[in-house]
Amino acid sequence: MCYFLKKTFSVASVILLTMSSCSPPQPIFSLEEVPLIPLPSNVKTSDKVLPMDAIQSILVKDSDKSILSMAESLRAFWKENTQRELTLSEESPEVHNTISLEIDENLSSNDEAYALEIGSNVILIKGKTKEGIFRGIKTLEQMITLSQLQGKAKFSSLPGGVIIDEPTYGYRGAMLDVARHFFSVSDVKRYIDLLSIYKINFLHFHLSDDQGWRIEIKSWPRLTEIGGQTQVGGGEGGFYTQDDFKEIVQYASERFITIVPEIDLPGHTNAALASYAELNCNGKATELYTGIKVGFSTLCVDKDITYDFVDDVIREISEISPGPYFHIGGDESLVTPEEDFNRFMDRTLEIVKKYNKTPMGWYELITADIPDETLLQYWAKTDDFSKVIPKNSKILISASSYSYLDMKYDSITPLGLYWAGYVPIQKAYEWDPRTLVKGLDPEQIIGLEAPLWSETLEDFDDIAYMAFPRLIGHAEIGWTKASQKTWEDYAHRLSFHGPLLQALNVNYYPAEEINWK
Ligand code: NGO
Repeated sequence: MCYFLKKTFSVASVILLTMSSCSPPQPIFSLEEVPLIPLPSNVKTSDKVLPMDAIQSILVKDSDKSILSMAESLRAFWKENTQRELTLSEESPEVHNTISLEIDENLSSNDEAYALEIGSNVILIKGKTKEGIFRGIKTLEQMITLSQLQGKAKFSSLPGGVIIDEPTYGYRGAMLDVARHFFSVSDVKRYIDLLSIYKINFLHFHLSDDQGWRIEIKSWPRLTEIGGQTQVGGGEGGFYTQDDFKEIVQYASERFITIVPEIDLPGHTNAALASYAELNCNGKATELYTGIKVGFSTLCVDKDITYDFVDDVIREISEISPGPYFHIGGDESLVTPEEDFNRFMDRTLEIVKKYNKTPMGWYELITADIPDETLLQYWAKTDDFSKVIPKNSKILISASSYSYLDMKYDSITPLGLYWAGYVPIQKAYEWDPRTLVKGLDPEQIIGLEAPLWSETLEDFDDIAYMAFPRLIGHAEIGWTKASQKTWEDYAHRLSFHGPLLQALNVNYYPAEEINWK
């Protein structure tokens, strides 16, 4: 054992010889060279080296249930990646040979801030909050995975030093369209796992559209009995029971990801109009729809039953959605006259307020009388940007020509759409949410979200091909300061994430411009 020999080398030259063969193994990267994504704000390398086998336990100082469960997951990760079993302790007089997880409220004013220090026999992870600790653990795990994949059998140590880190934006989101094609609970969990590696903290669920209604509403059962039974191209569709949805919400919250439910209103509602005749102005149910054209459907804004429906849907979903936002859609209601649209939205916004949620909607909502706290999601192509009148709302940037993960990479991409242009990975990375939209006050922008619309996507491999690697760049835009980012440096770090995605069986797009390791 090296520890034993260290103590004895001054008295026995024979042992000194043996010792030199067991000096700490060199890490694969220095701390500053670990190709982490998102790039942390501050990294300082030290001359220390941590042999992996020096770590024997995880120490949780604040015995909080959720920190303990993070410690359990880290323990499982350690076992899987190093084949070593760590013990879990809640008290220890000395901090060595351990990974210590603790809250440090003085770290920063940012709730997600963390500090990760690697010494010669200890790893200290401090978080401003539990969320900060979680982000720090994800950095450590990414460092281990990247080192292991590059070092293979040679990997047996981590580089010493300190990382001090916090995000630029509080909202770093992804959106999944489960309406055009339905994806199972386990697919969604897999997506959530991948989001959490890259520190994304919101998952917006597009739960209803013309082609499908995907969440059980107990007071309107035909929505899923009829509206959930098909999808684009005529497949069998599907839906989440409320228990499924709760399971997803819980799974996401354990990874500090907030679920944002969206029910798209008053357009994009054919699945509901096919399920209940009374929601149509002419009292006749529509046919189920499996095409991909948009903008032909609308709820009947002058019927009282429409608002009973909206109230029940928002109430039932709000009851099982602990997050702050309820997304009411509002995009492309092309057959709802503007006056009707505004009247409908004014009533719907009141309902959202009644159930204590902050309203969120696509930017077309601005024609209605929106409360200041409304979160508007900007999605248009850049040349439409001037149409947005900002008011006092908070804005989330999802510019289609940069953030839409369903846009093709280039002309030969087999999946996806291209109405907003091709979005190669450099374009998806090289933009700044604060300056992209002319005329917006940067203070209004609370973050960014990358939507993945699923008209052309049928299974998890399709999702993965369009989302990765662009979503990784998107995660870095949300986390890392614009002044610290360059495409060249990012492209270099990204090259190490191909093997990481491959090890997780993620069917990512192997872009030619990256020199994949
Ligand atoms: C648009 C449209 C969606 C499509 C998507 C495809 C928004 C907000 N509404 O984005 O219905 O699925 O484009 O890229």
